[in-house]
Amino acid sequence: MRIVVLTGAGISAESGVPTFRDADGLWAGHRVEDVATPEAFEHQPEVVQRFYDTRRAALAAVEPNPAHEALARLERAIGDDLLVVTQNIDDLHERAGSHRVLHMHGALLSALCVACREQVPWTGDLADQPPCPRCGAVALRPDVVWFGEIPYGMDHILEALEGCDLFVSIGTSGAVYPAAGFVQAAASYGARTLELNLEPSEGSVYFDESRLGPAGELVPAWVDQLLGR
Ligand code: BJW
Repeated sequence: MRIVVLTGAGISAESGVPTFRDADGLWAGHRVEDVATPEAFEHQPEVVQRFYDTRRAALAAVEPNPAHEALARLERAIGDDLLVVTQNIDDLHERAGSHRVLHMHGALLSALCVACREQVPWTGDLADQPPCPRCGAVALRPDVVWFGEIPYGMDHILEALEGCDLFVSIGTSGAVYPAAGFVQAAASYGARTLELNLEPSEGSVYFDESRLGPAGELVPAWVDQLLGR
């Protein structure tokens, strides 16, 4: 059985990473809509760089939770038949042991040079304007996908949705496209669809089944069920 799992901020919530749209989901005092746009970066580059520098530094203090670990366990069991498409820019799936992870909204631990387009592994700050290690230009930005930009890996994702038997959405509000439309795409190709979320998402009605609760409980239970344990 080929499975595509879409994850969002809710899967990392129990690791202590704030979500975007929950009541306490303000990131360092910012609404994501105010800092996650090319226009915000153009007009207030220091504010945007500091927003991402703060989140990058915070990664060191968090750990994967049982939901990330369960998806890594599922990958060990079914290998290439699982693709995790994450909207998250943290590295908690990888740290839990997942390898088949596509970061459609980019990654905190990468910087993008807007001069030479090089993607550079990055762990430090960007607000202090370091030069690009490849071309030397002072033109590094967070390697993330802002509103109005095209998410990474769309061809690969659409191909996986077309070929999957089961689509599972975990911890995402369904407020942001194109990810919010994946459930309908997968269903249109004949996949069964399952939502695991704390509360019904905006697209909840499109799923064949919704299970409500914390990802740290629902995901391990679903993986156990799938693997017959
Ligand atoms: C738990 C839990 C627990 C909590 N357990 N669950 C009108 C219609 C359609 C589209 C558009 C439109 N107007 C504009 C658009 C396009 C736009 C868009 O969608 N806008 C909306 C506001 C309407 N989209 C874009 O611009 C995208 N690009 C695009 O469309 O390009 C065109 C194109 C596409 C495809 C092919 C070719 C061309 C780009 C979107 C980029 C989004 N970027 C961000 C920032 C990334 C960097 C960063 O992290 O800072 O991505 S915004 C932010 O939202 C971030 C997230 O990945 C994304 C989704 O958030 P997520 O993960 O769902 O988090 P929350 O907080 O919203 O929800 C958490 C959920 O977890 C909740 O449901 C909780 O209940 C739950 N939860 N605790 C289980 N313990």
